[in-house]
Amino acid sequence: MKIYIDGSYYSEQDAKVSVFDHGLLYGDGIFEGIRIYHGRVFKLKEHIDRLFASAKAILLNMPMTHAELMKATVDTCRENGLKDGYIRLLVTRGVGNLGLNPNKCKKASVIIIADKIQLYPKEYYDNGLQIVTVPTTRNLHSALNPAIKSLNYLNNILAKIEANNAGCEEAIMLNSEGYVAECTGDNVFILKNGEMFTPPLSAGALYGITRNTVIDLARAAGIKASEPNLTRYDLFNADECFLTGTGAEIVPVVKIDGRVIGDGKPGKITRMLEEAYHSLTKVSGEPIYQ
Ligand code: PXG
Repeated sequence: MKIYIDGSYYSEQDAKVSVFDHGLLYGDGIFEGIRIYHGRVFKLKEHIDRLFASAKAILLNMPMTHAELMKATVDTCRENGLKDGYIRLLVTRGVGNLGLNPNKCKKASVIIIADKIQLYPKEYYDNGLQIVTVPTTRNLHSALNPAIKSLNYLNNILAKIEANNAGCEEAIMLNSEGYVAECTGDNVFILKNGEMFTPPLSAGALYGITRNTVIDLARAAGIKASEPNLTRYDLFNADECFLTGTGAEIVPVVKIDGRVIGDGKPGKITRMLEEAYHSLTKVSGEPIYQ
């Protein structure tokens, strides 16, 4: 595997960063997780746009333009002969000193890892996930806005540990007001009486690219989709529930905190959206192999 670091490719063994990089010292940086399907990078522009939005929010000076970063992403896939996989693109604040002042970091570093995708077990999609609400609440947007896809994921990791302790793969995270925010690495959706709902960004959800795609797909299918604040009660009494994310795509949820969702099987609209999403990943995206 060849890994891109600041314009050069390195083998896995030689792909290293400085111990003075503030990405390592402080989690000071941002990232994206992107899929490549059938030789096309899916929603590349959307991911690069979100990365730049994260950079803006943390006052990180991007060392490359949108176009250069898109090209570097595509080139890294091509360099690895990767046609189906997962791309991790990260930008760290760069090398500074031991103090936390980012002004001491001269130049941000860009790292692109294009790897095979570790797909979730088929069973999750066939039978649906069982998930739980966890005690760790989502970061306050007035403290560290969850819309920033930063390298500091401890909030999500603590929630993930709590989910794992409960024997679950994913967790519902609430915000400090008790409204549903999202899961540790996925957005959450419900269906009720034929309408679709997902928490608003203000509740602490990431502006998920799969989330956005699914909202578009639902609306194109004539399903009303809105973003109200949701409580656990709303989730428990939903007809259907599913999670969305770049890695997971669309995963049905059949049990939350011991409450059976709907009839306990993946829902009909969830299945329809899964199919619509799959037809999109077969044809959409930026072509990388001519
Ligand atoms: N919420 C959070 C907190 C995320 O990190 C999503 C939602 C889904 O967004 P997209 O744009 O992918 O539809 C994410 C992104 C993992 C992992 O290994 C998952 C993400 C990021 C990093 C690692 O599960 N998902």
